[in-house]
Amino acid sequence: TARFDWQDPFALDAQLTDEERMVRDAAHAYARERLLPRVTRAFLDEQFDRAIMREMGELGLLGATIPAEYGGAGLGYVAYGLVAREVEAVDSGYRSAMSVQSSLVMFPIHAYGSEEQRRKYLPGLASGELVGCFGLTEPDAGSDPGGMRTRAERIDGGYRLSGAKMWITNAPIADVFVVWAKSDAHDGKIRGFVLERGMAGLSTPTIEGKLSLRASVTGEIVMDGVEVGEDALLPNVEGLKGPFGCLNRARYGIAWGTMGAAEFCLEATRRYTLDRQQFGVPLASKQLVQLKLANMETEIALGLQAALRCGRLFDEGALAPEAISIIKRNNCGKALDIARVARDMHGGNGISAEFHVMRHAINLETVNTYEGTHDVHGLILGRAITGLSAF
Ligand code: TGC
Ligand code: FAD
Repeated sequence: TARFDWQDPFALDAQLTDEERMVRDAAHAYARERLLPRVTRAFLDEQFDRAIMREMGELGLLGATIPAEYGGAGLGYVAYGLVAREVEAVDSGYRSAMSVQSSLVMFPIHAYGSEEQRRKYLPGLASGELVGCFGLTEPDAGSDPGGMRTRAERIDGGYRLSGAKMWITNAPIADVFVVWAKSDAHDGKIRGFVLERGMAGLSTPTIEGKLSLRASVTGEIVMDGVEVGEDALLPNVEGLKGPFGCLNRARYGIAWGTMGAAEFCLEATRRYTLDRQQFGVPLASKQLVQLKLANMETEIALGLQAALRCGRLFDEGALAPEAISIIKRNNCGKALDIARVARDMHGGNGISAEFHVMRHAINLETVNTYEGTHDVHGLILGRAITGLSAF
């Protein structure tokens, strides 16, 4: 009979290619050796170290799916997911920085941009010399981005953008801004624009005092009549399918990433309850403890296998957005539950930053909300099942 490996119960490793295993191992080594040692300080001090972008760039972790001719690594979506899993095992904020750069900035410039835009921005974004951000959400338009107020009005030779984006990952340190606005020149349709740091009227106030994702920097993008040329418009997409095309990729990566955070919590809790003696025996010898570990193990095994299946479908061009909603919603929700239980099982030590599990739990509160909340993905599925929109 086959031997059971609690760390890989469905032999996920054996379902990967050699190249995917290599990428996974490189991301694992980087995350554990370079990110883990600095994360506690970064989280407590609410600091994101920009050098991380260059380090990830050097390793080919930014724009992993973008072709090599634009500086990307030319990998498939399973490799991209494996990177997200390794990085988020350390911190959801670090995975956010990677996701935004890869799926929300490099992807739209590659997929919807002109050849000049690709050549101008992609190599610098791939190396991490440039940091990008993605502005869709507004103070009054979160789950309903179609309700956005940001406008692009036609001016001589280009556009003038006015409006404000809210809750934008990396905005305060970004050089390049992919923003979505309703364009008067295109019948009020939503269009994408690439803005640059230093443009008159563009500012990026930092949102301070977050209790979640503190190792990631978040801000606003305020556009007070920012004037851009025709060359700032992403020419090849219009309507909400533009930003949603980007979100599909980021949501898929999050499904892998959250399982990485959950795996970290399971491993930490297993170690902790084996080492910790109460009532004269290890906590791990108790039925209640074992049942919780078994529940964690089960959800992680199922969640990872679903993410892998979606990755293979993505690479075949056969992954429907609703299937991404299943794994984004499920894996975020399950990882959040797992991290909360892990926190509990660490007792008093569980609230200490040193043990990492509470940081994961409070980070996952954000991950469960951004990129479409848990309930919004439920409604996307409800609509797909019934044909009735309940938004
Ligand atoms: P709806 O009528 O459903 O669709 C409008 C148009 O968009 C198309 N579409 C999609 N295309 C590609 N992929 C998808 N997933 C798509 N979903 C919709 C659709 O076919 C249609 O196209 P067309 O040509 O017919 O116009 O639009 P709706 O207004 O009813 O939308 C409803 C809803 C709830 C599904 C949607 O608005 C939604 O998903 N809301 C959640 C918003 C969200 O996810 N925001 C994320 C902001 S970015 C972020 O959080 C980054 S965090 C980054 C980090 O740090 O990691
Ligand atoms: P709301 O839409 O106001 O939702 C509030 C509550 O109402 C939720 O529980 C929701 O599920 C529920 N709800 C909403 N609609 C319905 C409905 N029809 N029926 C039933 N319940 C409903 N956005 C970007 O564009 N770029 C970024 O880089 C980015 N980074 C982020 C980083 C962080 C740290 C955070 C917290 C958010 C980020 N976001 C970003 C924004 C994020 O995508 C939004 O917060 C999210 O889409 C939810 O929107 P909202 O906050 O306006 O909540």
